[in-house]
Amino acid sequence: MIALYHYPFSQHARRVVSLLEEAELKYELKHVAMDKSEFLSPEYTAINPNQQVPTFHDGNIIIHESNAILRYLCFKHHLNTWYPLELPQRALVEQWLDWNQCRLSGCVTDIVLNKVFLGDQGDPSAIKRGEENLQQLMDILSTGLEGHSFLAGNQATIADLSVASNIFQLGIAKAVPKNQNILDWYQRVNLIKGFAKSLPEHSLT
Ligand SMILES: N[C@@H](CCC(=O)N[C@@H](CS)C(=O)NCC(=O)O)C(=O)O
Repeated sequence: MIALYHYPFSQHARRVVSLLEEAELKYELKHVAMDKSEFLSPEYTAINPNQQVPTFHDGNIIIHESNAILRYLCFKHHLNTWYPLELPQRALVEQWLDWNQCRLSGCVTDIVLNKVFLGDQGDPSAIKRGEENLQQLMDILSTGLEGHSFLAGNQATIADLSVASNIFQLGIAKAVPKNQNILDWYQRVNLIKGFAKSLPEHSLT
């Protein structure tokens, strides 16, 4: 049985839920109360030494790093539509998965963590840095979407699930991008049932 240590406001955890749902795999969600700092507890640190969500268990296999979990699931369950075998598409999927982690993720964290989740403790200089970087990143994403419906062509892949989880996160901080290509693409991703199912049931109060 698959178990996923999860928090509904974690974009990294939600992208895994999107794929589990799309692949119709059975899984159990183990709630990590990040709002109560449960991710820092000794019990959770023993599960994931990074003190981060998600962590994924499949029998004896334990994985942290959300995109690695997506790749694992695709390989194990032959989800070749989500993770295409053809080299040109595969190259684009890899590019956007890594871009999401290496370029976009830090910017989203700067903005959303500091503006929303940390409240009065948020660091204004991190928000400023994030907001300064965001438009350049959104222009890169928008250019990448030029001429096709999804990031690696006309079929949604794990790259779309991964990047779109960060675009939802920006919405929490009311920092939704304005680029039309991105808005149109994000609407298409929202029509993917697994993505819609992964979204938090309640908004933050
Ligand atoms: N690279 C990791 C990042 C995971 C991550 O940053 N998770 C956030 C929640 S969305 C977290 O646990 N943050 C707590 C922290 O980093 O202290 C992944 O892709 O799984």
